[in-house]
Amino acid sequence: MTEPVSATAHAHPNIALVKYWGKAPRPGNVPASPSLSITLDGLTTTTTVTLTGREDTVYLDDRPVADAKIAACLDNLRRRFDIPPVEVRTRNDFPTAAGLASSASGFAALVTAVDAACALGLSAAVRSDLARQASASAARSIFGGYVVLEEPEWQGRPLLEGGAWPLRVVVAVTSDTAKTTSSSEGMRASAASPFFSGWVDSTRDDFAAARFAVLERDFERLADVAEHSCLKMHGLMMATRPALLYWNPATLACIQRVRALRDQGVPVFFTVDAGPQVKAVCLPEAEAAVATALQEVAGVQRILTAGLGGGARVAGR
Ligand code: 2P0
Repeated sequence: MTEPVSATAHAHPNIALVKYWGKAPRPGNVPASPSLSITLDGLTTTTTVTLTGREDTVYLDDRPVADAKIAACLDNLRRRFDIPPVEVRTRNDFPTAAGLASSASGFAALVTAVDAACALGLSAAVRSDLARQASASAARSIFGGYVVLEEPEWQGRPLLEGGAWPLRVVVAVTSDTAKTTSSSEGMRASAASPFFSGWVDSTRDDFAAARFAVLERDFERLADVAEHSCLKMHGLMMATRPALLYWNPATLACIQRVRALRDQGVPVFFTVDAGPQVKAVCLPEAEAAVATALQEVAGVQRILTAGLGGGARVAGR
């Protein structure tokens, strides 16, 4: 008897330095504004897709799950390609759904594993397009290093290799609890906020400034625009009904600690996504001091560190 065909893919989360929050009013899960991210190493989603011939089954960390977004992603792939029933087994070596972008690495790994298992031969750009339709931030995790997601294609594109400017990321984990409002729901609600049009309009300038800062390796300029984009997004979130307040007291304490470090000359800036973790982005020589400082903040449960990693890739067939 022959073994069923299967393929395993690895992908890493990415962290947006210019944030995506809000969708354009058209099909295809198209963002309302461009974003710029860094893909991490160290934190990894591993997804194995096996062609079973039976109905689709999905396991997250070996537990069977019914995940509507994964089902929708498979349906969407089947509208374009001939894909038999599959078993999907996925695991993250970091907290799921707590603001560490597990959906980004998850859908990047899923699309890449389906592509490999079914021998579809898709380009990275097409995989990024398909991943975006499932979860827009996943379009960026198809690529490594510094990545942009912008009009008109809305496929991720590499801007600069991570090795060309190897920033480090210190993640202060302040809670392992999964968030109660999904990003998709939150974004839909934010579209009705009086802040939304200002957010969308001003993000284009932030994006241009951040792209320039990355290409120039200008840390101060990147720090300034990344913190501004983060706080502006959280301002929009707070000005949404019902309010989206993702922070806990330790989140704010970490932000203040990072600001104090930078005032002392330490090259570090913060960013926070749709969850309570604080990601401190720094030059390599500051990593140890930043990790020590954040570890001491009350409410910080543990510290994860990462560098810049590669894009989604197949591990084996
Ligand atoms: C980002 N986030 O740019 C922003 C910052 C969270 C805060 O992209 O609805 O899971 O699946 O396209 O990609 C999280 O949103 O949302 C996200 P959908 P996604 O990283």
